[in-house]
Order: sequence, then structure tokens, then C-alpha cells
Amino acid sequence: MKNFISVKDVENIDQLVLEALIEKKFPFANKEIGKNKTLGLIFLNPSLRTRLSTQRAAQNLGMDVMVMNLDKEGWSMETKDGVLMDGSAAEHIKEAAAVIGQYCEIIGVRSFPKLLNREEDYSNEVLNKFIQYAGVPVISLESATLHPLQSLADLITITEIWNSQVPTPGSRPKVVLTWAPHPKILPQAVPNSFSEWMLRSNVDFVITHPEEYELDARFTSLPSGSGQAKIIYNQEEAFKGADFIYAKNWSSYKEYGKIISQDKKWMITNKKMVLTNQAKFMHCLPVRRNVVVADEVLDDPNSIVIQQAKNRIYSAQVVLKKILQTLK
Ligand code: AN0
Ligand code: CP
Repeated sequence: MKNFISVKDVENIDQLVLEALIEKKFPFANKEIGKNKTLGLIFLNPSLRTRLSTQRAAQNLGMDVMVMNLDKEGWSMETKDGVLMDGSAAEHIKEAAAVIGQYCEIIGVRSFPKLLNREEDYSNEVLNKFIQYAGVPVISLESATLHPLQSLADLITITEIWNSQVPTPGSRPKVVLTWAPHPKILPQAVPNSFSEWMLRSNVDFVITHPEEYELDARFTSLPSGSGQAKIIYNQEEAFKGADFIYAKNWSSYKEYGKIISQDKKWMITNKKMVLTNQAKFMHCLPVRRNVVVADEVLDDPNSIVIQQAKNRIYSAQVVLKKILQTLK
């Protein structure tokens, strides 16, 4: 593995999940592989889980870690090419990325979308320029469009729970991604990414959201028309028989960056969870209680959000291990 930007960087997803579960069982078995190697974690946006779990994963592999909140602690950064830099930006991403690449063997970058211009956000300029200029492997810590470390942790969690339940041989879980209300304008990265990963996994995948909240079809269907997510606008209908409910708010992709609905009826409550097959409740966190999901659901034993967050360590650990294996 050279970079880890999307599911497309993974050769064999099932194998990666199995290896992650082995890392979970024996977290210090590869303590030598990261010796004298440094991971740089560059944040342009806030984080709790991504920052700490990736740091912990690197430590488990014997790596050193440097963290920088580049938006607050670095020089104001220009990203466009060929500009006259006589404004507020003191440094160009071309030098910034190249310099960080001198100090680190692997770089992680978090860069959210601005949610003002769809084409600009979906071009993932910051992440792509890091890949172009850093000269070392780059891991996405959530880009403008995708959050692959989260989706891998989600798949690890679904796999370990499903396998522990001894289901009927050959059966596969019904996984439902549901939109939920939120007062702020949020990215589509988590749902885009979750959809990409689910479409390539052995699950029955359904997305439910109010009309006009369709995600970019590049993420909800497989290339060459070989499969696509089932989209159902009726949330209660979608919940029927679900084994996993994954809640997340996102702003509109069609009317880019707009909040079209704040419909409180879409909040996840016990009344809706009883329609499912005693589904486990998932959310990437951070989550707003009693806005996205009711306390009663989040505090129920069927909520697996903490296990999901723990598995962020092993998704990062298996990805770092794979990249370290390719370094001299
Ligand atoms: C971010 C998002 O929706 O992409 C990060 C989630 C991991 N969430 C918020 O900004 C609340
Ligand atoms: N789920 C997730 O990525 O959380 P943070 O934004 O806190 O890193």
C-alpha cells in the first residue's frame, strides 16, 4: 500500500479486516516494524478520535509521532499554483508538504471541505497536493470527500459483531445508513466513504434519507454498473429487519452545502429501533444527543459507538503496518 486515500487503495478488503482483527488481538506483535520511523499527523480541522487513535496505533507499531494543528500553529498556507503571494498566506503548500516529508516517513492529513463550491471541494486540493509534494506515503485523516480510516473501523466492527453472533451460514447482515438531523452544515465524507466500503463488502446495503439528500453517485454505486446502494426515502421502511443502523447527518450534495431539512422526525429513537432485527446502533462520533439520536438509543446496550471508536486504533494500525512493510 502506497497511500491510503480511499477503498481503492486496498487490494483485498476482507484480508485487511482479518489482519486488523489480528492486530487487535496482538497489538504489540509488530513493535519492531516502526522503529526509527516517524508519523506526522497534520490537522487543518478539529479531531479527538482520529488524532488519538492514529497516534496510539503508531505507538503500538513502535513509531514516533509528531502532531501539528497546521491551521492554528503553522504559517497561513497558499494552495493555488501561480499566485502572487502578497496577501495573508506566508507559505505555499508546495514547500510546506515537501518540508514535512523530510521529517516523516508517513504523513496523515485531515482537510475538511469548505462546503461552498462543490467542484473545488471534490477536487481534494490539499490532500492531493500533499501526495504530490510530500515525497512520502500519505494517509487521509478525513478529506473533503472521504474518511477511509473511519469506514475501515466501521467494517471491522460490523465483521467482529456479525461473526460473534453465529448467524445462519451464508447469511449477510442488513446494514442501513440513515441521514439524521443536525443544526450545522456537515460534510458528505463519512457517508460517501461508508457507502464505498459497504458496496465492496458482503452486506445488504441500504441508504435512507429525505429526498434531495442523494450522495454523489460515484460513491453509492460500483464502477461499470456492477452494483449500487438501495436508496429508500421512507426511514421506517428502510429500518425493517436491519442488523446495523448507522446514523449520520450530511448536508446536501445536489444543492451543495445546504441544509434542506431539519426534520426532527428523522432522529433515531427506540420507537424506530424496534422496527429492526434488534439492530446495533453505530455512529462515527462526535454525536449530538437528542438531535441526531435519542439518549435511550445511545445509552442502550445495542449501541456500539464506543467499540467502533476503539476499532479506529486497529484500522489505523493495519494501514500503517501495510505502508511500513513497503518502506525500506
Ligand atoms: C465531521 C463530519 O461530519 O465530517 C467529522 C466526523 C468524523 N463532524 C462534525 O463536524 C460534527
Ligand atoms: N470519528 C472521527 O473521525 O472523530 P474525530 O473527528 O474526533 O477525529
